Amino acid sequence: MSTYVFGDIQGCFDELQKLLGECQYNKHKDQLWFVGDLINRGPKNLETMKFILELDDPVIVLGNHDLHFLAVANNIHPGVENDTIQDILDSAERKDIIEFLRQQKLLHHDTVTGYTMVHAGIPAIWDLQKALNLAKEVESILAGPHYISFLTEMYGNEPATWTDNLTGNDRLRAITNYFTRLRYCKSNGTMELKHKANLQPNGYAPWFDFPAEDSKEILFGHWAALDGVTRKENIIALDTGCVWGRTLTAIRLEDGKLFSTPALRSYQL
Ligand SMILES: [Mn+2]
Repeated sequence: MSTYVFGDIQGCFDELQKLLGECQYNKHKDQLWFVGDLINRGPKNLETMKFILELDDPVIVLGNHDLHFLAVANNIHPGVENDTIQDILDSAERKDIIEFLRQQKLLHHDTVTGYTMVHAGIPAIWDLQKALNLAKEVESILAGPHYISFLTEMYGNEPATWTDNLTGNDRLRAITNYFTRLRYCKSNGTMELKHKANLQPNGYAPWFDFPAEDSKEILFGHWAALDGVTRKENIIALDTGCVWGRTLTAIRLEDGKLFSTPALRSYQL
């Protein structure tokens, strides 16, 4: 049995299938993990989700685009111009896909391999147990009866700094932003959520540059501009910008072998 962890798919279904072939993925034996942003901005979102829904026991952490889909699908957010999720919204599977995504996690830790998987990052101010507890707070809201009010209050960049006494939607928004949108922060955990490119904002550094309270082996996506480079052996960046016309990447956890396949074209300008 092998475990393959895939970077951001974002609806790049054809590249996903091609990469599975290159990994010699065996659906009867192997397990698939996904770092989130399964959908949006790319071309074949419905096909991607139908494939994932049929997997036996995939391990998924949600990305900002997956949460955005939930907000749009529940008429909480009108959507933005370059969203490409209409194929799912118009489909018979819409409800199944919403319910499936609501059951997924923000953070996954596997005690057998020791790997931890998150979409964007984990601030160094949280050790693993604390991060798992905080993720659970959002995961239970998302899977529970009050998830619409959470999605309504989810958008926004504040509070930018974590403190243990945050409560209510501010607390849930901060946790969600750390796990699904973090790129640059300060040593005290203050996030900078406006910068997108690889220009480092003054006074901030990549989240993985700060020494954590414990050593974690972390798999993450979200940050295509890194192109897989963190210069840290235990921090594995898997978003290599397939939707931007670069490559789709996966890692086999058992031996650390990387697999990648070029995008068929660029889906975003
Ligand atoms: Mn993302």
